[in-house]
Amino acid sequence: MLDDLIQSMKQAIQELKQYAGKSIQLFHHNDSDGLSSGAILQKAFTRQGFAVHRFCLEKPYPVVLKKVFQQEGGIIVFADFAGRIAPLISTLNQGRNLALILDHHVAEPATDPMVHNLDPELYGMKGDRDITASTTCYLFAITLNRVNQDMAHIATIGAVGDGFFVDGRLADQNRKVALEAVRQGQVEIQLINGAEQYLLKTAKGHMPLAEFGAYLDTLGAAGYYQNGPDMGVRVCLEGISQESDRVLEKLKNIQSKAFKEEISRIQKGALKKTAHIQWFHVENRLAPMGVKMIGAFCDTIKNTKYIDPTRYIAGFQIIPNEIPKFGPIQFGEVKISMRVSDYLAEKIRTEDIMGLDVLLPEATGRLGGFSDACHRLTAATTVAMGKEEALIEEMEKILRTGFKVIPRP
Ligand SMILES: [Mn+2]
Repeated sequence: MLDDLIQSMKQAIQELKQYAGKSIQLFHHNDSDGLSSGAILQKAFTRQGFAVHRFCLEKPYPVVLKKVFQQEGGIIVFADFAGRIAPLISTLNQGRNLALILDHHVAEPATDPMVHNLDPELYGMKGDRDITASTTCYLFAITLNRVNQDMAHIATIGAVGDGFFVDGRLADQNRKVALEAVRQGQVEIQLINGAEQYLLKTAKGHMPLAEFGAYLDTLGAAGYYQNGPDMGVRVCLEGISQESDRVLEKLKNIQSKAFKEEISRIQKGALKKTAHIQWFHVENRLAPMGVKMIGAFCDTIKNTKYIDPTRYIAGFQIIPNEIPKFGPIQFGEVKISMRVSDYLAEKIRTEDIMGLDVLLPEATGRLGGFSDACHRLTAATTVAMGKEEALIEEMEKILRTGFKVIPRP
């Protein structure tokens, strides 16, 4: 449990301190949990005397990992992803670098002793309820040096941002870190209708952390290719500024304009329909926003009159051949995001139809694509460009065997 995790963190820290290099490459996710994780680790490692090179990824794409692990003697840290692909990272690393994984998603143990998978899921903890990446990074940071306790409120941002509430409040380690932030006078908890509201105390008054989380999510996702993640990390460490407010406004405008244009395309017949699926392709029209936007757009339309509530929704977006600050990288891939209407969501919950967590990864696997985060009601994978129709057809094949015909609502 927690003690074992802390023990493993101590072991990893000891190796880190003895390692020859004093330069760290830090890779972190671009949502509020990932940005707050990146902020905590950047400050903790810098305080410890390391030079930190921080990169924000929308996903730990294998093609990116292959490039990262061409080096030798490096210190490579992953936050808020990679827990599940520790075996792949081990294979790529072959003992040549020291790698630390600070994630909270479903995890697999590493097979290379130089890869430390410090994902709480491997220690009997619930990474989808009790502990976020931000809290995992916070635990690591205070194990590294008690001085990092002053970042409890940053960990709380990620905890609230990921939305893990049990009976209206954060649970277990996430709540413990929130209470630590309260003790330090950084956060206040208010009870509203039996639910805990977590408020950050700022120079301009109290700000709900849920709002702070949404702020970071927009910077990281809509602003992904425009230094939004850097701004997000800075906002975590230094607070919101007039400049960050300005950037946020600009990004919101870019997003709403792009979404309006896509809706009007759909109204004009851009939606293609097969037996059980309706799908569309935004190509690179959501640029310069990140590829998380295709999922956000599907969320925006999933219960509107523009779509058919009885068919699965699928949207494709081209993945740009670039990782900010990391350089050009040849993906040649598209991302597919899938969602369902509330009507179909109920059918999935009652197991009348197949959940996206089965349907999409199965079809993606058959086409040699990459599956990462797939849940029952939301899912996303990537496939080679040009395989879009084949992927839809593959899903139809899967559905033909196990799909019940649903009457219209
Ligand atoms: Mn997370």
